[in-house]
Amino acid sequence: MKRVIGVGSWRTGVPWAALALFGLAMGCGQTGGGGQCDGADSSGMCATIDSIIPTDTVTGFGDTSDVDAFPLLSGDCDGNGVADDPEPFGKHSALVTISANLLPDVTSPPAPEYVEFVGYDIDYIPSPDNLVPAPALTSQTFSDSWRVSANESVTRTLEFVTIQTKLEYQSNGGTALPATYTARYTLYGKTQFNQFIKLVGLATFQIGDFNLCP
Ligand SMILES: [Ca+2]
Ligand SMILES: [Ca+2]
Repeated sequence: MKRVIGVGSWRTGVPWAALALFGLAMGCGQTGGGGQCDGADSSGMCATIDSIIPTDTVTGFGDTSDVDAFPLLSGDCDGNGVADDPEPFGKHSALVTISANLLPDVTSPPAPEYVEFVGYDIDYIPSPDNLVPAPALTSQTFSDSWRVSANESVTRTLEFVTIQTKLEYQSNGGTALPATYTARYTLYGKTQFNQFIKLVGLATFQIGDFNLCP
């Protein structure tokens, strides 16, 4: 007989301790990055951030953790001898992959059929190993809505370092010599049955003056 964990059994009191222990045994049941998950102890669904890949979508340089905060505003960026082309400049994004796997022997229904995310925060933590102390950067909050179905994964393009944050790095004394930060995402969502989901994931990046000329 299949064991079914879902909102029905949750309401009628399937032993919480058993579920929590099961979740811990799976490495689930707590919030965090690095493959940990949330939701397992309340819903039978293990929502996880699988990967965070910084990507320079606006300037077309693809996946990179190098964030350019100092554009060459005029000059000969493409090196053709005619100085009419500034260095490309725009926000840095990240490709964030989230999965929502049901625990073994859990089926949907009665377990939730999806997680709906509603937004996220990003905090920026300067590395203590920077040669020059890096400036504090203001946390950002974004509203965004996307759904991850049970036993599926979704890759979503999220904000990573906006133009506003790049300008803040400049104006607060950030150096052209790249400084290292950790971006900490906190994603907020809820299951189909309104069980709260919070996921935390980390991604390291460098910000300074990178050459984005072709
Ligand atoms: Ca530059
Ligand atoms: Ca040129």
